[in-house]
Amino acid sequence: MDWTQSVLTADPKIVTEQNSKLLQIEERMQTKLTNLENRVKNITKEMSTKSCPSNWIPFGSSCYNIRAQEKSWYHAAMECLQYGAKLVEIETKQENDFLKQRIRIYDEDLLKQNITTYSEYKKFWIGGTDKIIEGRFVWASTGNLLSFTDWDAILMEPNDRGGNEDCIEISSFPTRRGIWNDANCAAEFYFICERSL
Ligand SMILES: [Ca+2]
Ligand SMILES: [Ca+2]
Repeated sequence: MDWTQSVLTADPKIVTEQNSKLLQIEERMQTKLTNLENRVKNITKEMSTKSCPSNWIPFGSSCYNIRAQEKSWYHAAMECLQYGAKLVEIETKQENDFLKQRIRIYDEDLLKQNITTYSEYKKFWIGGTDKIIEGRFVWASTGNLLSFTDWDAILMEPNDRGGNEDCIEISSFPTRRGIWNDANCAAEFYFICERSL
């Protein structure tokens, strides 16, 4: 019996049964597909609603807020805590480069005028300190040793000048932009807070 014959002689009852089984399978698959589509929709919605608070800049898995108020390192750290954040802790070159770019904005006028006086430029506290053990710089929120650093090599930082420099700042000075220096924790600088996304 060839194929044509088998179709022609097929028992209509069996054909109907098979059709209804196929319909059931299709229905089940359709339900599963709809469920899956809804799950994807929900996940996409969740991901897109996860964003930084207003005035915070997103980068990687963190949000940053550059505070244009001069405060000591301690007061800066306290203020960041109030926002559910910490003084920024820089773990990668990418994060460091991003911040170098962002702090530039605060000295745009000086840059336009080609001013080369280092002290004129803004400085920004970040979350590193060696207050507990001299020479052993850690991130304040974890106590972890710095895994990435960008110390000013030319000025041989960190130099603990006057035996009194235990907190890390970065400056927007053109040739030293974003390069790290240990400074006196009591000095009042702008600062950068970081919180997770
Ligand atoms: Ca960080
Ligand atoms: Ca120093």
